[in-house]
Parts: sequence; C-alpha cells; structure tokens
Amino acid sequence: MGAHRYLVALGSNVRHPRHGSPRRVLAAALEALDHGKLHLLAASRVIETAPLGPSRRRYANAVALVRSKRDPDELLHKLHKIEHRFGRRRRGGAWGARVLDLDIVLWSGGAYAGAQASGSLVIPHPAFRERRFVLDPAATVAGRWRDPLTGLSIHHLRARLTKPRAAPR
Ligand code: A4P
Ligand code: MG
Repeated sequence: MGAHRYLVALGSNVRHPRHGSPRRVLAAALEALDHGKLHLLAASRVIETAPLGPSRRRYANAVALVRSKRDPDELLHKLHKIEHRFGRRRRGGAWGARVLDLDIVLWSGGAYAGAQASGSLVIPHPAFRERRFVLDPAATVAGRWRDPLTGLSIHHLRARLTKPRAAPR
C-alpha cells in the first residue's frame, strides 16, 4: 500500500569517533537510510558548506530521496533514532554543532503538520527555501519536485536564491 517519497536533508559538522570526518558520517548515514523499511532511491553528492548560524565549523551536507510506507511522524521518529545512534545528543540547543542532523524537507503527501513528542513536525521544512546547502544538492536528485506551498520547483527556488533579481525601479 501507498509508499511515500521523502526528501531528507543531511548535515554534519562534528567528527565521529569511528566514522571520522563529517563527510564520512554522511556516507554512513546514507547507508542507514537504505535499511529495513527505508529504501534509498537516490542520493546527492556530499558538499562542504560554510556554517549558517553560530557554529564555526564547516558542514558536510547532502540530500537523500527515500521511499517508505512510514507516515511523517514515524519517519521522523526513525530519523531521530539514527541521529542518536550516530551519537547526536540533544543538548546545546538548536543550531549547535552536531554529528548528524536529519531533516525532512518534502514528502509526496504535500503539506503536513503533525505532532511528535519531541516537538511538532512541519513539512515542508520551514527554512529550506532560503538554504543553498539544501537546494544545491536537492537540485541534483529532485530538481522538478514542487514545493506545495509556493508551487515553485526546487530548480526554481534555487535559481531565485542564486540569481536575485535587480531591485524594482
Ligand atoms: N521538526 C519540525 N519540522 C521538522 C522537519 N521538517 N524535519 C522538529 C525534521 N525535524 C523537524 O530539530 C528540532 C525539532 O524540529 C525536532 O525535534 C523536530 O520535532 P533538531 O534537528 O533537533 O534541532 P536543530 O536541527 O538543532 O534545529 P533546527 O532549527 O531544526 O536547525 P536546522 O534548521 O536543522 O539548522 N549550516 C550549514 N552550512 N549546513 C547545515 O546543515 N544546519 C543548521 C541547523 C544550521 N546551520 C547549518 C546547517
Ligand atoms: Mg534539524
């Protein structure tokens, strides 16, 4: 029955004692996204990006296209378990340095607002339209996927960000 598709954004800016660099953390995390009830349909390359926010360490970022029968709340729960397995501990508040961050950017069901014990899930991810570290890799695996809120494709959102129009006269 109804398998869903998800666009998941991956980020890391702390080394892992066993996996090593953030780049390697993401490679291992992509494998974890192709296990059990999750099927990895496509993965972008891993890119290195300048940090947005207070952390001073550079990030490795990537996106994955995943197929799953899980609903969004179930998938988020699974993603949190994977983060935890990679040593992510929820301290230091939002935007702290982290071994692994897994965000749900889009899913095939359109807009979604759920309820999860650890906070409420919102899809599309509220900040993804302004983030090149999400849109650049996303354009390589899901460029034609449309944001249900603006109706714009990932290609279009990215172009809007990288080529700002001149101010109106
Ligand atoms: N949550 C709500 N919606 C979602 C969603 N669509 N996907 C809730 C995932 N989670 C969602 O997230 C906090 C809570 O948000 C979750 O419990 C979930 O219920 P978190 O991952 O624990 O916290 P966070 O990631 O520290 O905070 P936040 O505000 O989500 O940060 P972001 O937006 O993830 O940004 N710079 C570069 N270059 N690359 C990066 O990857 N990442 C961040 C973190 C900052 N700067 C960066 C990067
Ligand atoms: Mg997050």
